[in-house]
Amino acid sequence: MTQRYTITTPIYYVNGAPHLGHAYTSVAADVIARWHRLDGAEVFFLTGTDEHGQKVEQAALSAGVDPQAFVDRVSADFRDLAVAMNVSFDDFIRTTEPRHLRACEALWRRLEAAGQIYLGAYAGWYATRDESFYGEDELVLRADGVRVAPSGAPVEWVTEPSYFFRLSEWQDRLLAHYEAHPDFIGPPGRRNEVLSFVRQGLRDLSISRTSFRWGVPVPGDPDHVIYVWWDALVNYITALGYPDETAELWRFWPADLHLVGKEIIRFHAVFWPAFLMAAGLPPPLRVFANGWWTADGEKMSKSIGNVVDPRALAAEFGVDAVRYFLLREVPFGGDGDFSRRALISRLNVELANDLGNLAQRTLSQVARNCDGRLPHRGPVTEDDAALLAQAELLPERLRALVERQALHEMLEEVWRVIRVSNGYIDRQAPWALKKTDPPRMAAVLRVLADVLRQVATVLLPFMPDSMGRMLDQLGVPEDARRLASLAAPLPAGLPLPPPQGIFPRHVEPAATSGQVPW
Ligand code: ME8
Repeated sequence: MTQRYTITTPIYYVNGAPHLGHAYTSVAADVIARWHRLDGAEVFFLTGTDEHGQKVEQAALSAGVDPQAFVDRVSADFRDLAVAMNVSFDDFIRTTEPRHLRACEALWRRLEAAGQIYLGAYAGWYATRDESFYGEDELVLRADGVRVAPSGAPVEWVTEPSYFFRLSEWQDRLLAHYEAHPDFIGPPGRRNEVLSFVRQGLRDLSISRTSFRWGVPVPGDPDHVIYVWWDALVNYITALGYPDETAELWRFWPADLHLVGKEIIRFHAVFWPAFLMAAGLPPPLRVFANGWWTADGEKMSKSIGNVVDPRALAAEFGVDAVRYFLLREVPFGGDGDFSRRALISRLNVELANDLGNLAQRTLSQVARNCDGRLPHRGPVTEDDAALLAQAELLPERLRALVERQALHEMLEEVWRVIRVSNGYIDRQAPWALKKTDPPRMAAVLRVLADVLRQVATVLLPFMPDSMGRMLDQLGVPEDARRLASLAAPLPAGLPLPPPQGIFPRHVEPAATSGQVPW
């Protein structure tokens, strides 16, 4: 039976232009989606934009544009980012679409019918920048004596009638769920954070506002709009056809993985499963939080002027180098710091040198000395067998790592094999065998070609374009670019196209002065 796999990114706020942080979560989700496709699963990969709320309304206002025109424009820019980063989403949802209004309305009514929503009055601290409410005890004192949200965002005291969700009733069932499903939240540090938050006790959640208009109207009470986070979370089931549970796509629920940034873990691992359980729907299977990127040690911000534009990087270094860097530089789940210097170093050392040269050396010798045809496997020596065994283990090892979103470890495993291969080619010196033992030379090149095929196949999810080109050069047909095809050897004698370098080294224009901008 074909496995199904459902993965989502957060839907991004359209109050500003997309930056490297947004590209990061989307690229990581893309790698996981592509891995599962490579492994034969039927995948549904969802991303999109979160278009309601006061923050978006204010951004439109200050841009002097009607909110719908504003969100249309910024949403298109996020979509363009996903396409530019080669993110293979199956659907791009926008929360201003009619299908989403329908899903929100249906879920709201279902919760209301279940007695989970009531009308009350809200009085508390609201931070528009975070679109979040904070308790008195959560506020922190800024150096200038002003009390602000834990994120540093300004807060305002808000009193208004509001609908509430009975979150307080769900504490025990949430804790029981975390207990019964130890893998529900990752990485472990985030799981502990969520557990202690829920153990402290949950208050009912205010889920409507009356102070602004840009949102989904509360069914039956249009003076209220639905709290943007409630509306946003529903996107995950809207896209699968909710409320039509006979829809073709509904079989993709529950999601296998919601990938999110660490600052929004609470919404996904506490509120969202509570809404779903209260509606009698199954919660997602796992929520994993990635860490935060800073730029040269500082939080990326427009005012500092250090916002990194992923599309500019992709244009300069190639999209695959940027994808590789993002996932290799930082253990996935931890925080990282972006620097151009680090990106160039990984590109030149690991991509151009370790992997690119290995492929180029192997394939150019096949082209020159084997008549451009894939050689036969010769009698396998101990050295050959050791290398081949490591390469053949890659799919299994990586499969175990992707289950815990250890994307950096996946790359480390592959590079271990690449480094062993570089040692092998130096030791075996096929260029010298050319004169002394041509059949052995051919056998060595065949071992290397087979190892490169394994490597390029398991790296396809990370660098789809460049690894696709490498597989072209290795003569691997399109329909054999799957993990399941790796067991079948390519036929000896297969004519290979002339080899071409895949990762050109990057030389800084400023290199003459020894200056790197940052
Ligand atoms: O929170 N480093 O949207 P958002 C790493 N609309 N990841 C980063 C990042 C950085 N510096 N900056 C952003 C929202 N991200 C809500 C989500 S979901 C139902 C609603 C990534 O536009 C990270 O995944 O603020 C983070 O959670 C997300 O972008 C926040 O995007």
